[in-house]
Amino acid sequence: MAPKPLNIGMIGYGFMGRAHTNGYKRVNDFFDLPYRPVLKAVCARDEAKAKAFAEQWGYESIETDWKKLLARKDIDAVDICTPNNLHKEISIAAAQAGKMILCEKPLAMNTAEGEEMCAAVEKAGVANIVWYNYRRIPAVTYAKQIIDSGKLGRIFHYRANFLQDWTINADLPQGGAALWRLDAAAAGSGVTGDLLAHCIDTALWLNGSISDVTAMTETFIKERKHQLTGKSEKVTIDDACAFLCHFANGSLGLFESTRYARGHKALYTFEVNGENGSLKWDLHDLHRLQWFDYRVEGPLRGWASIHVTDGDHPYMGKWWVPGLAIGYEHSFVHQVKDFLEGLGSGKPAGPTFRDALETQKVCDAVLDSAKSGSWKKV
Ligand code: SOE
Repeated sequence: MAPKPLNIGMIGYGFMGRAHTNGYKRVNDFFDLPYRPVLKAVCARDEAKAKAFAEQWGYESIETDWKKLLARKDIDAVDICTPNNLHKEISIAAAQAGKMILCEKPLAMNTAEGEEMCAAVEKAGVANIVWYNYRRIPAVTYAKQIIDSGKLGRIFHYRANFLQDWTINADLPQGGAALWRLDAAAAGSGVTGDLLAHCIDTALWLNGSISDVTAMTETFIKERKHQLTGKSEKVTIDDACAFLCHFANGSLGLFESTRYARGHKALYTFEVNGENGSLKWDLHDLHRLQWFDYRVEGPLRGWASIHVTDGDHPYMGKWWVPGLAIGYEHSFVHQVKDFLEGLGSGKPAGPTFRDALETQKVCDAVLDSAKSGSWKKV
C-alpha cells in the first residue's frame, strides 16, 4: 500500500534543520513505511532566510511566525529546531493544536519545563519524540541488542565522553543566531544540556536509570561580548562538566564533556564493562563496535572489532551491500523511520518526551550537584 502523506512544518533552519530535513527526504527511498513525510512549510523569523532554505531543501511554503504555522490545517507534525528556550512554548502550543511533535534535544531548559511539556503532549494524545539521534547509529543500536541479550552479564562500569574544542577562542561572542549555545538565556546550560545530554540519553537506554550524581563544572572564559547587546557580559553556561553516578543496576558511571579539549571536534565515546565482557564505541569510527569476550578460551581471547555493516545488523539491510558504510546523517534518517513505523504500529518510538524527561532530570541533578558540591538524587 502506498504510504500516507505526513505533512511536516519545521520551525528553525540551522544545522539541525538540515539534518532533520535530510532524514525526511531520504527515508522512503530506503525503507518501506506506512507514512511519507511531505515538506510542507519551514518557519523562520527572517523571511529571506526561510525562502532560501525552502528553495534549497524543497519545502513547499514558508511562514515567519510559528503561531501561524501551528494554525495551519495542512500541517500534521511540527519539527522544533529552535534554540532550547523556545521548546516549551512551541511544544505546548503545538500539542494544543493537535500536532505531532518532533523536538530537538535537549527536551527543555530544565525539568520543570519538561514536566509541563510531557503533560501537554499526553493530555492532547499527540505523537512525540526527541531527536537524540546517536541511539540510531547502527553500532550503538547493536550495542543495545548485545547488552539486552545479557551477554555482558552483570554490568560494573559505564563510561562516556563528549569532547569538543570550538569555544576556546576568548574572542568568540555569545548569543545571537549562531552562538546561542553559549548564552544561558537561550540554551539553559552549556555542555551539560548540549553534549552530556546525548551521553546520558544513550546511557539510560543501554544501562538503565541513574540514581544519584556528583558533579563539577567550570566556565573557563568568564566574560564574552554578547551579540545581541554588543556588551561584554558574564558567561553563565558550563564550558566543561564531569560527573560520577550510580546506576540503579548497581554499576558506576563516569561522564565527561567539554568544549576545551584541543584537537577534538566531536569525540563521543562510551565503554561498558560487564562480568563476561566489555563494549566500546567511538563516534569517529562509528561503524565499529569493539567487543571483548572473556569467555573465549586461550590465546584468541582479546578485543574484537565488529564492523557493523552486515545485512542483519540494525538498519543496515536496507542500505548498501555488507561492508559499505553509512554516516552521521543516517542516524536522523533512522529516527524518522522509527517514528513513522511507531505511528503505524501504535508502539511509539523513543525517546518520547517522557523518556527525554529522564535525561533532563539527570542534567538538572548534575548542575545542582556542581553548584552545591554535594551528591544529588535524580
Ligand atoms: C554542538 O556543537 C553540537 O552541534 C550539538 O548541539 C549536537 O547535539 C551534537 O550532536 C554535536 O555538537
